[in-house]
Amino acid sequence: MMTPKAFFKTLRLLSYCYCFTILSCASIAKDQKPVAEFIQEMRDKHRFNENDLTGLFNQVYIDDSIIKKISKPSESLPWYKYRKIFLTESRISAGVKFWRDHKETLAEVSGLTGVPSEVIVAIIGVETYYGKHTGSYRVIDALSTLAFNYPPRSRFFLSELENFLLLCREQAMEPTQPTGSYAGAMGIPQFMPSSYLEYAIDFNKDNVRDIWHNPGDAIASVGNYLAKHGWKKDETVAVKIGEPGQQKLNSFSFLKEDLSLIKSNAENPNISTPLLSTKKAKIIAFKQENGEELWAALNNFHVITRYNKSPLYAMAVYQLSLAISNFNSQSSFSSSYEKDHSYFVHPGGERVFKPANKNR
Ligand SMILES: [Ca+2]
Repeated sequence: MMTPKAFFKTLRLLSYCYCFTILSCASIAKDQKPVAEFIQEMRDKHRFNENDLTGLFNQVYIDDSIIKKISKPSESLPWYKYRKIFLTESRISAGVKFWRDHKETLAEVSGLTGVPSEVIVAIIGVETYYGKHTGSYRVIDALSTLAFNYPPRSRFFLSELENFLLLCREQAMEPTQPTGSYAGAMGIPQFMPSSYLEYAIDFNKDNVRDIWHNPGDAIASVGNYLAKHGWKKDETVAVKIGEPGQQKLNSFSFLKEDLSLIKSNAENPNISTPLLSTKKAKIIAFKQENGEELWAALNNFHVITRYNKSPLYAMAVYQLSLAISNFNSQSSFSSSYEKDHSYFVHPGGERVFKPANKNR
């Protein structure tokens, strides 16, 4: 029997579906009532010209394929499948090339922010394959579709649409020009408009924060984003504490789920990997084909989740960064990050990813 709470949840869901059915018929955004309200708000709040915006939304399209995509993100995959999308040899070697092509910029940004070059490279690698796949949706179509036709997150996307129009005005860009992902993430680092306004950097000092075409601006923007969200220099990201089948998540009852303090190894005999005594960690289980693999996720792991809240995403970035670093430096680790944390490169005595060809 359905509880009253479940009934109202179902009712809400049905009303969302009803909205979708009605709105999905529309193709021009301007014809919708919430669009007119949004235009008025932009006029009152930010002094946009109402006629200009009406003209703009007359060219904006609502795209049903965007709704389908956002309803089925790849983060719903188990870790062992998700990992295979990003930890490929081609993505790793392309990462090494990107690193070498932008070595000076990465070193400078890393010095300024404390974020290791390989982590910045890995984020750009996961987001857009190093700037190759930045998305072909017009940002204005993507944000408008989700703001006006996707009730579960309309508040968030309305705010991003507002920020997008502000950034276009600030950067003197035609709003119909910028392209991005189906969720409106833009350019090489896939920044949402709010992140762009707050964290994008004009690294080459040409007065344009060009995260679409300028790798230096993109690299500096990623470094700045992570630094501003609390990245701690020379600290690692995560430590593997249990192989599949060895321990269950609930055997760590002495740790609370959220950023609990790991006091010492002596008190936590199940944790074999050395953890510094003052570190806070969250224990997270990652689903492998043969069971759960347990990791202690530290502060910098949490910082990566500020880029994308999925733990799978943060783990993919972390492991890709290690693989790129391994591949780049082969047996000698060049950065202090890797020297200081070489044991993290060899969880259980093995590298996270072995280069297939050592002579490469
Ligand atoms: Ca620039």
